[in-house]
Amino acid sequence: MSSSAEAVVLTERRGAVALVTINRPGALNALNAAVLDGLEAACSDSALLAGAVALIVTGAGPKAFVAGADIAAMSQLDADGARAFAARGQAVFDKLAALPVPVIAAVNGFALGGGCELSLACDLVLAAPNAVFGQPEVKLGVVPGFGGTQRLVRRIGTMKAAELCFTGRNVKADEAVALGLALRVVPAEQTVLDAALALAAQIGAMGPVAVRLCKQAVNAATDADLRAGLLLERDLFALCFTTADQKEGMAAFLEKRAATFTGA
Ligand code: CO8
Repeated sequence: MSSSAEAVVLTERRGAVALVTINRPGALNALNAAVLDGLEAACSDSALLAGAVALIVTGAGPKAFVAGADIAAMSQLDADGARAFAARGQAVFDKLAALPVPVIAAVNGFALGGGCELSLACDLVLAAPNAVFGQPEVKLGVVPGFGGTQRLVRRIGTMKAAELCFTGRNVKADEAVALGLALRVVPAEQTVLDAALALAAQIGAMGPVAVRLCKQAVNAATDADLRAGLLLERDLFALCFTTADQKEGMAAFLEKRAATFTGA
């Protein structure tokens, strides 16, 4: 554990997995400036990330992943302050989304507003049975500000995103999966963190270079047009053939044995 018990963002390694825990359970892990600072620091923490196969983000306590941006802090902002706070949150979430390894959200309760937006910045989202997603900003008289309108549209489509943003309604775990906000609901007998660690281990057994290039290509698909995306995919496919992992992966298949990847 690299952070003190009082830190609002805790970081630790669990084997080959980097774990980041938003730690303000008394405020349902609401995002204030200190949390954004801690999250950004985690994204450039070389000791945390060295050789990691994935990064997991979760929330402390039994109730919340992140219940949004801190409403008490936001209530004090003027328009310039609001623009700066939105820009700060967007920059930190961009940094998280751009990490070279897969980022998994282990959603252990409320993921509302900025919390839903945090999950949208993650590659994969697992939901505990008590997970609740939503963009309730309209109930507060504001729009989402940490990328919600843009990433939500890209993840679940324009009309579904519009309905969630227009109504601010809460979405429970099963519906979140149906909408595409989460990959699956974790069974009650397993914690969502354990499920995320198992998913990370599954990814970690694959060729590390190929996994990173897959992330790059998949993420490019949401920004690039199809032609540019296919050109990128072609280049990355060719790049794989300069790696030891490709030679090992294909040799192992042909020799009917398990591959031993080195990430080179
Ligand atoms: N900000 C600050 N404090 C919060 C937040 C929050 N988002 N959510 C919960 N808390 C605090 C509560 O005030 C309470 O504190 P205290 O015990 O000191 O009174 C504590 O957490 C526990 O919360 P509740 O007592 O309300 O717990 P309940 O189980 O009754 O309710 C809910 C849980 C339904 C999650 C409820 O807390 C709630 O509705 N929270 C607010 C959810 C919300 O509206 N989130 C969106 C915020 S807006 C946003 O995220 C915009 C992001 C982009 C910003 C762009 C910048 C300009």
